[in-house]
Amino acid sequence: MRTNILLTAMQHKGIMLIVFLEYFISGRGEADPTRPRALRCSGRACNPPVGNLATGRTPVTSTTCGQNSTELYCFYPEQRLLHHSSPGCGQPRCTKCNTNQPDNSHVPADMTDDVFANPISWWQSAQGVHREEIQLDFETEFYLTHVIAVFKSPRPAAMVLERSQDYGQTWRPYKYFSVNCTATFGLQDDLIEEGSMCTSRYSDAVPCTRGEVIYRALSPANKLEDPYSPEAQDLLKLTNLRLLLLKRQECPCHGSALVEKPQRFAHYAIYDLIIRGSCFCNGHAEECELANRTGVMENMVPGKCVCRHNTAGDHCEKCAPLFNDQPWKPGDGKTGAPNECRKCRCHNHAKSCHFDLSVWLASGKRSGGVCDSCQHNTEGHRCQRCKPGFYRDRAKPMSAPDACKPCACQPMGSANATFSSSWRCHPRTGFCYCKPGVAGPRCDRCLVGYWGFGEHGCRPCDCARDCDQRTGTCFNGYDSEPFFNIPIGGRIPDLVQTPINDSEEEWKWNDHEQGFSALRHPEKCVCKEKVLGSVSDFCQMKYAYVIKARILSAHDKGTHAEVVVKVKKVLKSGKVKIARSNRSIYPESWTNRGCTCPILNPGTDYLIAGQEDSRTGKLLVNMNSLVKPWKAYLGKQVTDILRTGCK
Ligand SMILES: [Ca+2]
Repeated sequence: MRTNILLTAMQHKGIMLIVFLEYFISGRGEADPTRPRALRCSGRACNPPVGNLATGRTPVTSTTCGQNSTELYCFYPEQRLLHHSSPGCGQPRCTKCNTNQPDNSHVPADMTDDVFANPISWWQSAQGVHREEIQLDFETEFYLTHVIAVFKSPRPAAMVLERSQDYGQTWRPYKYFSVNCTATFGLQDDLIEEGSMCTSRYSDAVPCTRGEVIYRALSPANKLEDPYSPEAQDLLKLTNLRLLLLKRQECPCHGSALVEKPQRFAHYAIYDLIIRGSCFCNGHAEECELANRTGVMENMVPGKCVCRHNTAGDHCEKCAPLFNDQPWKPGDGKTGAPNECRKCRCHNHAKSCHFDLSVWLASGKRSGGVCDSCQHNTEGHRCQRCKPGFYRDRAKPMSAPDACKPCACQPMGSANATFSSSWRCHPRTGFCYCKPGVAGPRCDRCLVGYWGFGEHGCRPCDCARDCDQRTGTCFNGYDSEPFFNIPIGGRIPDLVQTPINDSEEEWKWNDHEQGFSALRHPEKCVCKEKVLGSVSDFCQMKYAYVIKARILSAHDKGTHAEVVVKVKKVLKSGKVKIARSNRSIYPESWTNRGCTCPILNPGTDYLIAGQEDSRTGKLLVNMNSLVKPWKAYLGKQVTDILRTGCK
């Protein structure tokens, strides 16, 4: 019988209201019943279901009936009171309460138990109190849709519903309730002024039992287009809720049948406190789970969002660690836009990234992610290059964990003046940066024509060609010295043929070491060149050949360089026959920058005086060669020297 009455009452107001409001908060976009639940977040803003936030959470009250000892109290049975037309309230009933006796206890948890399973359980205050507080603390932030309190006692003549968004430190009112708003709170009654903070709708003493108090967070007066907007959050988000019951009132029939002491009726009692709402997920989740709670209760609304759209946090209030390429945004409840978080490109070398406003603005608001703690010896906003001291293994994709190999540089032969940090090598080739006169990918030996490997690099040989690398003694003949056709510095990277990987467009050398070849960019090479000094200096070099030649082209051959020239004049030749035709000459010396020395610019005529390798028939060019842009007077000068001077 009582269940039926309750259901009738609930259906009358509460349930209709619940259906209406939950439809509203769920967003119009979810009205599509054919859309499977699991797909609701796919490509659109979504939200978790609404439930009773009070379920499984116990309110705290100032007092409870029979807390310290048994109390006697009286009340009017409710059946008669439902019929407003029937006169009188009937005979009061009196009984006792004691929190230690299960049958007579009316503790705060009785307000939030199952409305349908326990329709007549209630909390009751101590006798005689006027001011009473009922507070419900949540372990995290929730979104409120509405509050329903079903009183057993007459409703208070004055009451305030408040919420806190900072775990109880500060409170703000949702609504004031009073039989006389202006007299009690100095506020206009919303029956007169729509949208006012105060209402007289729920403060009548009648009905003397099962009177409801209802608060709707989203009333027509404060309609919100986007439930995740800052305005909506300010209104709907809460961590604590409390009801301040400020003024008790008697059932008006009380005086007519006074047979008991009035104070036995002087208490507050509430059957049900229903707090509808959902966990708060910024439009990025459709499910929630329990956060930091052990006592799992059925039907309890959990507070931790199961985030989608690459978001994270209890409320999906931030992007997941590796998804901070754009600023975080809530889902848009109005347009349905999911506003997903975008993944940072970290080439598999970082577990997280952060959003950087300056990077974002510099990219024209396209990408602002900066990878955190690049692993695998990488660095850069996207972990897109090797750290100093490492070089890129071209055989591996940049995303490989071993894409960056440590530089293997000979410490004595390597230059560190330009790099303050550790020993470094060319980030693309692994070639080390050598001290003057030093060569080899690892800077572990002297250039051809240099000797005395040590702290200051190598010194030039004081002879026409090469000398003993340890003693500096000049080599006289060529028999003991095979042609050294492995270029000093090893293979020069052919950058034109190097495929440019999209993920590496940010390769930058902070030291301007552009990995160029002097064959293509001679202007970037610095070579110490021979000058045409005195006649005896020239003669002492015992050049095997002297020619005028135009440089036609230059080629990286991988293991060596070859320069094709057109011989225009032969001023002197040795054992190797030189005709006035096209032929190759072979630069022997390569700097650590990949430059050939001396510099030979294609298209230019040069006077070239150098040594030959009579066994292989190669004309050699090295640091001891005389290479000068051709001038007529220079040709004449050298011809004269050759004719008369060198005897
Ligand atoms: Ca109850």
